[in-house]
Amino acid sequence: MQLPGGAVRKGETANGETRKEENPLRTQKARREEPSPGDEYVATLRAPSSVALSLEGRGVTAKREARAGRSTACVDKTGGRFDRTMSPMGTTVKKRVMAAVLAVPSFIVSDARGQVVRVAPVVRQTATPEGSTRVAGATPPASAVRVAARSTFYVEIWATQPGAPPDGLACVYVDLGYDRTDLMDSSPPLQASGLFSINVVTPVFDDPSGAVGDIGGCQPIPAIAGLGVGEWVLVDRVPMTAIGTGSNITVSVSDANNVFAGTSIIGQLNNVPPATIDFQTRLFAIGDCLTASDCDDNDVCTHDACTAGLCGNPSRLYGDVNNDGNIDIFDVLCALDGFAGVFSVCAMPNVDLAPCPGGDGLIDIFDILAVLDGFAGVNGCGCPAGP
Ligand SMILES: [Ca+2]
Ligand SMILES: [Ca+2]
Ligand SMILES: [Ca+2]
Ligand SMILES: [Ca+2]
Repeated sequence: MQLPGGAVRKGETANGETRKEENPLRTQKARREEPSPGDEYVATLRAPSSVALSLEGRGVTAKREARAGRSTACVDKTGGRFDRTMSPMGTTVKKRVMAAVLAVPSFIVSDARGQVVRVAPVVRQTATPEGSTRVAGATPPASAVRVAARSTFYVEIWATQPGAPPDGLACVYVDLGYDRTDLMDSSPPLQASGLFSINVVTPVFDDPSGAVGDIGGCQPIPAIAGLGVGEWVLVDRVPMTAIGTGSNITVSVSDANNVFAGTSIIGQLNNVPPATIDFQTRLFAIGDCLTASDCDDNDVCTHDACTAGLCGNPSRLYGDVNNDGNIDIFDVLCALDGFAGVFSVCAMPNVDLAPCPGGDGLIDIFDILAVLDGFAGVNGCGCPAGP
């Protein structure tokens, strides 16, 4: 009888025939038995759709199957003392270790040395180039507050390990969430960072839910000691497509919630407890603009406007700085406001009429005179719309 996840009921094969089978209770007991220094473990991996793991030491034998459709691999978190042989069917790993090779919860040994890991989603209009994926200091790379409408942009996962012990990040895995899936689509595949290029689980793209699960990776062997200590490092990158415009879009990260994919530190058995990880969030907007000032086209004959995140630059009368179709006292008042540095009614690029053809970024007496020219019917810059 086939059980969920492809498991087989005790004593039966997948065809329902009786056979000798691993005793689930004994296996369960074995999983709870903690390893000791010097134990030897053998992990046999069969990619890509399943994993059979056996841990052998002091007579302990434990087997477990990965969830259907997901692949996994053994992760060295003790500094790279693996004997590794590759075969077409997968990887066989033999290891004499201080402890178990996988971050299986039942093998977690408590560690009170106070790990601290921070993980941040960073919004980028353009992808961080190779060579800039390690940023020294305590401040992560700046997250874009706005990306262009209809553009491809990126949400990058960055991590740091500012606290003791400073052994460096071995693996970082998170789930990414975004709250405005109506404004953006995730676009597989992930773009793995060269720093965490070993991918032990298959990411799950669920755009309707605004989620990409199990993002991240592990360091290849031999690991870079101290990776992420006193620096922020790029873990993974999610391509996104902007399909709408809007602001206050939240991107967040959370624990990957997958026994095969956690966040871990070189030289330590256990995954960093999710409760102690600083999972950060960022806000951003999608659109060409937030205000009319973002839409300056350097043309005094057009009215620069930002409407629902999109720029518009319709043609207008020379001097009609509020673009209501008339050149009157209200345009003069806007110019006087601008001269006083006030742009609450008319945006700066719309009041900046002089000199032709695009203004000079300053509002001075010449701009006031330009509005008065328009008021008098003088088309000072030869605008197609007049007057
Ligand atoms: Ca979407
Ligand atoms: Ca303009
Ligand atoms: Ca006007
Ligand atoms: Ca000017």
